[in-house]
Amino acid sequence: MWKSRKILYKILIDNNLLLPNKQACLEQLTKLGINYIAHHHDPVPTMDDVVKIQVTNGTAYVKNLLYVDKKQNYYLILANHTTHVGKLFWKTLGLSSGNMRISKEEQVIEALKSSKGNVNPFSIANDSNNRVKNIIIDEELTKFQKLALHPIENTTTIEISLDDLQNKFLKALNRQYTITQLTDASAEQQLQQLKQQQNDQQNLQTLAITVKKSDFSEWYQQVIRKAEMIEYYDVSGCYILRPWSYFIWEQIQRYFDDLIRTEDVENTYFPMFLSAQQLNKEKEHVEGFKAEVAWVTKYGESDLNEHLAIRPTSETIMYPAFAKWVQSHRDLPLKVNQWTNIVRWEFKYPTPFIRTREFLWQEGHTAHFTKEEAVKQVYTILNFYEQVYGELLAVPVIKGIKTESEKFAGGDFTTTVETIIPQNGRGLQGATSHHLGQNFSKMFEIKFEDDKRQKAFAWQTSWGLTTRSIGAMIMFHGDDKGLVLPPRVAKYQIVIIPIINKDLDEKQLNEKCEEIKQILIKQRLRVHFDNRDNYSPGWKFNKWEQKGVPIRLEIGPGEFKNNEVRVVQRFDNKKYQIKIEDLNQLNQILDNIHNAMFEKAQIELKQRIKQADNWKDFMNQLNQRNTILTKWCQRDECEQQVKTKSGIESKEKDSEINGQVQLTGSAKTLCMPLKQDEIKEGEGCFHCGQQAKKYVLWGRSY
Ligand code: 87F
Repeated sequence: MWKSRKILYKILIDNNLLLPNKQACLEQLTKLGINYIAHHHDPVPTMDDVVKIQVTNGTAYVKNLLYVDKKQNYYLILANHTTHVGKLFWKTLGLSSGNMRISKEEQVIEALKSSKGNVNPFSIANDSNNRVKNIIIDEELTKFQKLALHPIENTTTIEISLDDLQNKFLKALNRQYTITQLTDASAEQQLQQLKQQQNDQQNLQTLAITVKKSDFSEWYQQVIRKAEMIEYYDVSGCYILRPWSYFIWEQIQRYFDDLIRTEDVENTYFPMFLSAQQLNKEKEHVEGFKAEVAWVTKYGESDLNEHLAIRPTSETIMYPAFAKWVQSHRDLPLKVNQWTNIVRWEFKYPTPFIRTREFLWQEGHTAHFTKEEAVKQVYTILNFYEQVYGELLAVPVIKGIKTESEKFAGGDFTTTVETIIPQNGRGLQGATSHHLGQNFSKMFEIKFEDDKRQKAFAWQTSWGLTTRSIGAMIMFHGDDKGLVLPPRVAKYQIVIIPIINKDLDEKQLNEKCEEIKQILIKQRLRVHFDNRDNYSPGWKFNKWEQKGVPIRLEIGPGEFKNNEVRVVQRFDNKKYQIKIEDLNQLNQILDNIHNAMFEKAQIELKQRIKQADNWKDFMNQLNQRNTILTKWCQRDECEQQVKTKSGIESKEKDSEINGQVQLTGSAKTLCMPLKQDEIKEGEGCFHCGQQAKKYVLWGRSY
């Protein structure tokens, strides 16, 4: 085999089949009778860049992954860009996923002689040593008419058919390929179902979370399922919110609705579909987000004449109506809010609550007479967001302003509440409140006659808070035993568990528990009496601990006799007795728990913010999973340099999880905190040394 390869290689050389560059590649395709459409562009190093290239409808963007095993055998995978490349398919090819790694750039260059380390199927022609053992083609790709691929260099994209790639190109090279399903979906689901069944059977043994919080991402996955917050779903990036988590969202809704009512904001509902024409009305702001918009293209078996986008946000849905409603300055301020779902078809790895393709949010939109009013509105809402996080979820946030490059492109400035996840030091944007200036009102003609009968454009704001907030809360407060719920959002704040004993009449005990429950309900507490007789008290303790209920009341023979209850606090495991007549203390106790949780979280957040005056300290802190507050010149160029450099120097090697390429390790700006010390003349930027203007917080982020 090896020999015949060598001979083949000689034939390749003799026939000029090695493909050193794109020109050679395209010539070769023509020679082989392969038709293609070519698009020339700047280099597109990442999939995010690739999908911005406009290709013909029915053409798949292909992600090319070169894997290498321990014996330096290579495997080229061609996958549809939306495919989650799983692990199980390796087994069906008789290979072990455990041995497979994504190849490094040097390896790509070495194996495929691809000039820029760019992976593509054409460079197989350069694999003269036959290092690539198999070419694995995603079954999904067979559903497309054409594939978008780079001919050796990533400054050109060509569209060719899979058939031509297989039967002309790979055939000419005498190369094997395998078409297979790459996602684990069905196999994984079956496995999961099986596991769940086993779980149900061995309920007690498998109840506990099997890892510590320090194994953070596995811990998170287990907590959200075992606490019955999330159920997995068939569509990637979409999850079921179970009542235990949806209740939290309802609490957030109630609380925030009460707050915005004080600002005379009215709730409304706008449709979820919009036409392409509508979406493109405000080009500038949509441009960067286009790739994430999901479309409805069919009804039944027929194609829709006009494709409909599913709302990724509602500016272009609402503002044409605003233009109709605003005629005179007396129609202002106009303030609306809606609670809806949103769809953004993201390709970064999804995490329940934190990054999902469909999520729930509120979006508020206001129009004002003066700029000052609008600015004031922006900050009032920002304070409300801080309150939602602090008062309800016991999560501390940092209020700040986004830098020019991180702000919402459609607006004048973006304010934000940011938090930092203590376990990994990643920044997490909690909510945003934008000052839109007159950008949208000019575009959508939201204008009115002012008090001097002059035409003027409205000043606008928009602001949003999503179900991501629930994810932040789980991450902050959960512990090795599971979820820990802040009392104000817990569906049950208190659970009553009877401890049956042979010395005690069961009926009497249950009546006592019921009586206590009624006392607590009168105090407007949310309380549950767990009177199931098919589970032991120990099992119930574990279950409710895992679900994070703030307080458990135990009533056994001792408590019954002494007319008291045993209180066990979930947050700090404190245990003490309370007389039944003192049960009215519980409201205060729950408040104290909230405050203690918030204080602890504040300390943890602060520990994740370090200062740095130079690059070395900056990178050092970053690699210790911290965010870094630095003096900064506020120049875009400097910001981009920090991002790039920190990515390259990044030490964190968690770049591959579940076979998916993860976020790079680069740091970006989270915000310029509102609260900041003054910077004096002559004080320099930590990175470039030029006059510093602001303190800015940098970090890796979600
Ligand atoms: C995704 C696709 C299309 C974010 C998008 O922050 C458009 C967009 O406009 C888009 N992702 N955005 C920015 C949203 C701005 C703004 N909208 C109202 C908010 C809060 C609520």
